[in-house]
Amino acid sequence: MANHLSSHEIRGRFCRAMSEMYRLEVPLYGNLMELVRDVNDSVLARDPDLKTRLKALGNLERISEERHGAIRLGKPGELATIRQLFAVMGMEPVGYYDLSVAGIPVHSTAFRPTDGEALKQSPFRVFTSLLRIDLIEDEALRAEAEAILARRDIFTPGVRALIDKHEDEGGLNETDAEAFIIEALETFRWHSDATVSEATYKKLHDAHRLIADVVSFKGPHINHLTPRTLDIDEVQSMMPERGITPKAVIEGPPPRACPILLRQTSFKALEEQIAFLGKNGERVTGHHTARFGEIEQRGVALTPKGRKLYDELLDKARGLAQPKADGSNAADYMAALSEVFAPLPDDYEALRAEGFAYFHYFLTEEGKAAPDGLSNDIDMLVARGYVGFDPLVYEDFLPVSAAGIFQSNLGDNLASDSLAGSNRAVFEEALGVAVRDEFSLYQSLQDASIDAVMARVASARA
Ligand code: OOG
Ligand code: NI
Repeated sequence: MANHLSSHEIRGRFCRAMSEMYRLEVPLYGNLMELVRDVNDSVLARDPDLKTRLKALGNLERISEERHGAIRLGKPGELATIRQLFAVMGMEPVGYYDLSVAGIPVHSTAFRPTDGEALKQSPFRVFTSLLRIDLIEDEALRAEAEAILARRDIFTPGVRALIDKHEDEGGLNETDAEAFIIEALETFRWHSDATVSEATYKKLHDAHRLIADVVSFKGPHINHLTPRTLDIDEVQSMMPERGITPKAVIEGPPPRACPILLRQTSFKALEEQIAFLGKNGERVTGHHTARFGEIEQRGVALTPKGRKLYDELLDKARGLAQPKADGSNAADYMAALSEVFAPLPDDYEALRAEGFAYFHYFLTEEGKAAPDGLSNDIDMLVARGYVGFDPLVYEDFLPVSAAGIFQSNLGDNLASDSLAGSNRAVFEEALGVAVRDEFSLYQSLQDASIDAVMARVASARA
């Protein structure tokens, strides 16, 4: 047999290799990882219930390994190939995010593992954006950007060959997988040599800072890696004493006893030295800011009903106090957020009973011991204590939060006027497939857990 490595194994190894590369590139990321580890250890020590729950879900080991990254691509063909590259690691495009509504000329998806076992093994995700080149208004500049991008290939010949081999043979063996990781990493590496002159960079930068970041370099350098913390408020408050300056407010829902969705905060992008292309091929020193650090805290995934309420409440809070980049109204904004979110119950049983969130169901010890009188109504089984439930972790991203993260690392004074409307069909055409629907993925995880409970109930009755 071919002795193929599992996609989980390749993904886990790639994630560790990427983390190591980024730590060497951006040492502050290493400090942030240490801080997150320290806080996570102390949260688990003071909250044994949380520890037990994470363990029961098989999620304890994944916490310190867990992270997401982000890249920004320039042309449709790059998106098509990156999809094949991520497929080697069992990562599929989930969700469509239109950032143009926040004045950012990209649209995005998240490549991530989708089934329960894969998520347990290694939940690595990459938020992947594609430049909306159609949103460059100046025709000459748009043509120039297209010509610059047309000249680059962000993939090594080696990785292309291994992607093909994976497609032909249905997997990669140890040697090929190791080679794949080394070759694939090249696409994500930082290159301080710009491929453009200072004058061109300036024009691109004036059109939008993000356009300069995407177009001026050899590849889509990973722009941040985000470890998962169990207490984001604590990490945020400890960042300054570790020499890290956080953005003004934490994106997403307010702090809660039962966390929902995703809360995120980042540290500002670093100013880095780069070299522009001079007139006679010489190098001209310049600067570029793009790479930063971020942390996230993940909570329970919400159903469409829960998500609708979340979106409404967030809108309402932002209507009361729009968070300012300089942080001057951070306290007002956080207060508005906490107040406005009161209608969303902060209690897992209520979130479950009202159909706001997704859960993993399991037979309790009482349920296993009491085969008689079990009904096949899940709510009844829960009410009798025969079946328990644990929150399913939200594995995706939030467009308003993502816009806040983009804005803080692109420079806070960016205009946020809405650009032309969303263009999902164009994105999916470039990708080569339709993105998967996040809600149906959570629904299937929940359904599978209910089916497993019902199968046990049925066999106990028989
Ligand atoms: C991506 C920003 C969005 C998140 O976690 O929401 C993001 C980027 O800056 O390229 O990473
Ligand atoms: Ni991020």
